Amino acid sequence: MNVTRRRLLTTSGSVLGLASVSALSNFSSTTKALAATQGSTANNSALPAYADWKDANHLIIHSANTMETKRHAFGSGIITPLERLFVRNNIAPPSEEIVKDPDAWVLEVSGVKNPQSLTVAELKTLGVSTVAMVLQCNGNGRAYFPSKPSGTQWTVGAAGCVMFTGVPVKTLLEHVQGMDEGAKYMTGTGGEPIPDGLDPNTIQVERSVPLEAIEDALLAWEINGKPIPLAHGGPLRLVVPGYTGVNNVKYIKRLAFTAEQSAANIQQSGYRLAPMGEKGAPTQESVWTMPVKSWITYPSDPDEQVHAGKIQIQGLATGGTTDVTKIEVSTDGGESWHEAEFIGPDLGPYAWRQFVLSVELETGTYKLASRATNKNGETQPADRLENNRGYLNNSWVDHSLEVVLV
Ligand SMILES: Nc1nc2c(c(=O)[nH]1)N[C@H]1C(S)=C(S)[C@@H](COP(=O)(O)O)O[C@H]1N2
Ligand SMILES: [Mo]
Repeated sequence: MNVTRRRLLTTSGSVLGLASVSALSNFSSTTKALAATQGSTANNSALPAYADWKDANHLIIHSANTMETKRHAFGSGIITPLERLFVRNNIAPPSEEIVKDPDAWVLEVSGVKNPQSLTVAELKTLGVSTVAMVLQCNGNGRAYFPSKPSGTQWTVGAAGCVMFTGVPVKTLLEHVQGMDEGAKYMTGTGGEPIPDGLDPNTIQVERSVPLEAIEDALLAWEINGKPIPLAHGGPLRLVVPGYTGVNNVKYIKRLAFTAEQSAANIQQSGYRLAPMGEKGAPTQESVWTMPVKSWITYPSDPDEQVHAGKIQIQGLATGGTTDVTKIEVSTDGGESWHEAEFIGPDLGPYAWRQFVLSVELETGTYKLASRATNKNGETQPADRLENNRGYLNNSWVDHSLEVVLV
């Protein structure tokens, strides 16, 4: 990183001087990822073919199947533009062919009174609804865990707020005359082809969520007003507002109402809140709902010179499964807090809200932090919940950043 060229210095990690070693190692992994994308400013050659329409300048490209939005690239809007929205595929996506004729895609519905297969064209005749929601990877914020859990080193950008349109799962359930007796979970199966001879449970993206998740779930064919592109799970995607990324099954080919959770590894041992040093197991809590969380987005661009004086500190806050009701901002690493203002439209309990704190700041170094509270009275904690794979990081300390005003 060219420090002399960068006027606004930003660092990630602890701002309190606690765990300063981890803050330094977080910083180096973040800057490495940034450096890796710098060569892609003139073209999008660093992007995989299925996502070559993305805006590489505003993404940290971790791999062909993992890209996140840069912190400053959230801008001041509420809806994340598709070109900047993060991408996460656990395995290679299916062929682009499947989105050529989206209406022809077939969904099998089972574990219901009247099991059947429906095309997307048929689903479109049953009902339509829209939800604004935060889509966020379970591992967003993993890069800030001092324990360096394995997996993509996401910072803040494995999240976006998007509009999904599709048929409510409840409406589909009426059409199929209800679920079978004894059903306890809604299980969605991803449409990635499984190589011959391989036990599907080893790689199949198949996730089960508790029945209460049905309430606001959709089978979606549109995102931000466009047919869902392959990268985001088109032609058809299950969306479960309030639930972490993995529960929103892309290229969904089967929706089942089941007495048991999926036998796939991704359900049984993946995405579990395992104690440190322990492998994931069915006895541990499954990663389902998202916690209250916020982060500062402006100022955060390392290449932008921000002058002392009057500035508008901005950020994003989500209540997780319910409305975010309060947001506080600190410029001194959490020693003092100021209530900030929510701005822009309130798009419902599953969307995030933009916030701003208008301040006068002199030349110098500031430790910016934000702390959200939701309708249930839950406040973003200082400490992350330690777990072996680095899921659900909502620590305000970890998401704070240092900025230098000139
Ligand atoms: N079929 C399928 N669905 C999937 C995945 C996948 O690999 N295959 N990845 C999940 C994970 S871990 C996340 S975080 C989100 C990412 O959604 P996005 O790529 O649209 O941002 O999709 C989820 N749904
Ligand atoms: Mo994820």
